[in-house]
Amino acid sequence: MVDSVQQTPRAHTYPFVPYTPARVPIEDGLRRGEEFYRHLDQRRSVRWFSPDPVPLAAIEIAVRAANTAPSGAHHQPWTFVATSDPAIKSRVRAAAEAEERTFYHDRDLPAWHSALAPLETDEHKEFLDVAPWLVVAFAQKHTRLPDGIVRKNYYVTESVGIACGFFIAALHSMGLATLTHTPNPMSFLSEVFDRPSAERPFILFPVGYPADNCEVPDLTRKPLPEALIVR
Ligand code: IYR
Repeated sequence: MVDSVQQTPRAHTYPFVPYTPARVPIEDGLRRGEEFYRHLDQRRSVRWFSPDPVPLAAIEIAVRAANTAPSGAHHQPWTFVATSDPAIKSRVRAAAEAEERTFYHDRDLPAWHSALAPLETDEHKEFLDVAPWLVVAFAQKHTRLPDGIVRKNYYVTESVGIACGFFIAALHSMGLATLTHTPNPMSFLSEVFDRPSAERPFILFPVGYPADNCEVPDLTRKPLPEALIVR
């Protein structure tokens, strides 16, 4: 056991500012948390998109939300690259489908292929043309600062993963759908989007509204006792 008295911050060398959000009474907190969970529970990964346009403002809001993620040493080691250019989208589709043809037909991965069977995915990635936006999250192993100094980043995968989670949640809050698409390998995205070698493509997100006749696999979430163990 440690002392159960409120902690007091110590004197600082670097700038600190007060962080004193109004205390939310726990009844309100639980109600809000429950609503937030129910909202997130409505989210599904979508592979059938409407071509209806989505304003750039929605992508900007989602990336602002991603940008609030915690990150190793606060280095924020991500770049989101967005395009609605049909020519670029179809280049991405062609390259992704070439990778996926190999994945589905030329690689001996029986366990992986059978794990994917319930999703009924295949090498056809029409959504890469149809969704009004493609957004690629890139993970920065190093970041070149404006003064030219190259800074190493820490916990890059964790940091960018959390940022992508915020991005997905923000899109969902706007009624938009996406998919965490990861054609394998994804290095073609660095060429298409002309990104530096210290950045690796992390997730390719088609973004838009679900098609009117969209369907998703009939999946359920794992029960809480499998996700949470209290000791
Ligand atoms: N990249 C392929 C295969 C694929 C892999 C996983 I893991 C998925 O959850 C879904 C698909 C594709 O996109 O079809």
